Amino acid sequence: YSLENELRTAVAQQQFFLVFQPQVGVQDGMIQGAEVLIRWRHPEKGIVPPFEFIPVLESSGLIQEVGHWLIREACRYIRIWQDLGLWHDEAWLSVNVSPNQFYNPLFVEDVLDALKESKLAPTCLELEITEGIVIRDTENTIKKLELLRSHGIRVAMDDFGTGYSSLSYLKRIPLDVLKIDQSFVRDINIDRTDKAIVEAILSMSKYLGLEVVAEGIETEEHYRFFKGTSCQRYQGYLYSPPVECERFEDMLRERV
Ligand code: G
Ligand code: G
Ligand code: G
Ligand code: MN
Ligand code: NA
Repeated sequence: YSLENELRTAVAQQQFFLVFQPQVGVQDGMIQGAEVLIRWRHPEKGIVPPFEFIPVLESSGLIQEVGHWLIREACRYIRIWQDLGLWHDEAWLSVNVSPNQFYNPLFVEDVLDALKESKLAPTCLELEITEGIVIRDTENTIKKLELLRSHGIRVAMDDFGTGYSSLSYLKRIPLDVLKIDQSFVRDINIDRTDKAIVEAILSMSKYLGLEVVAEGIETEEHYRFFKGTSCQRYQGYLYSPPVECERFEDMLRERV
């Protein structure tokens, strides 16, 4: 069996599931939303992490089908949590989008359909794109993002600062959120360069009107650094790793 064949079976037999990592308000400590991350429950190997199979989903084209399912699954959960009274209108799920998924001409329509099927406002979804998407076809990216945002869907730049692109695209790409990559956060309290980079991102974001999410907050020291800044939200093991839906639901219950 090649990995690709195994993934075809995984799609057919629905071996994928979602986990959720809370995004927390830096100032109030409240859950504001969550990032959705995919997992593969392999019948023999157990849980397979995404870096082992996302690239194969991408190269084989299977990402179209899995991406279609994933956005619907995310919307299905929001609908359930709204009906349970655990989810307010301003909360969202943040979904990672890979390049071949984004460049499908039917992508925007597909996302809007998923929202409609679950009777959700477009503000319930945030899409995480990467610099890799932007550089592949900048003009096309801008058009698609403008369309998504005109409907109220929020757009976040994931892993910000790790890609190839220059800062100049920030002026042109329609965005709502920058996610500071965890590689800049890890040593924030000891590495003066990382600290300077993060401070530059924060001050630039203020002028560009972008929200900032800090990723990879693992320690109290990390948290204390961001508490003293304009950073609005954080994600990281300090608050919670990505968790399965039952556990995430418990966290939402504690909040209410
Ligand atoms: O104080 P309490 O444990 O209720 O804080 C709940 C949330 O408030 C935390 O999960 C965090 O998001 C935020 N918070 C406020 N102050 C601190 C702090 O000093 N450390 C951490 N880890 N979180 C804090
Ligand atoms: O969840 P974890 O830290 O193992 O994720 C590792 C990588 O896999 C991250 O870069 C993350 O963006 C990516 N990833 C996780 N879930 C998804 C998904 O649903 N779609 C895409 N395109 N990437 C994902
Ligand atoms: O690349 P992306 O940001 O989409 O992926 C986020 C990944 O980072 C998730 O797969 C998650 O497992 C991982 N992650 C989340 N919080 C932490 C953290 O505090 N520390 C580390 N090392 N990884 C984290
Ligand atoms: Mn992400
Ligand atoms: Na990231």
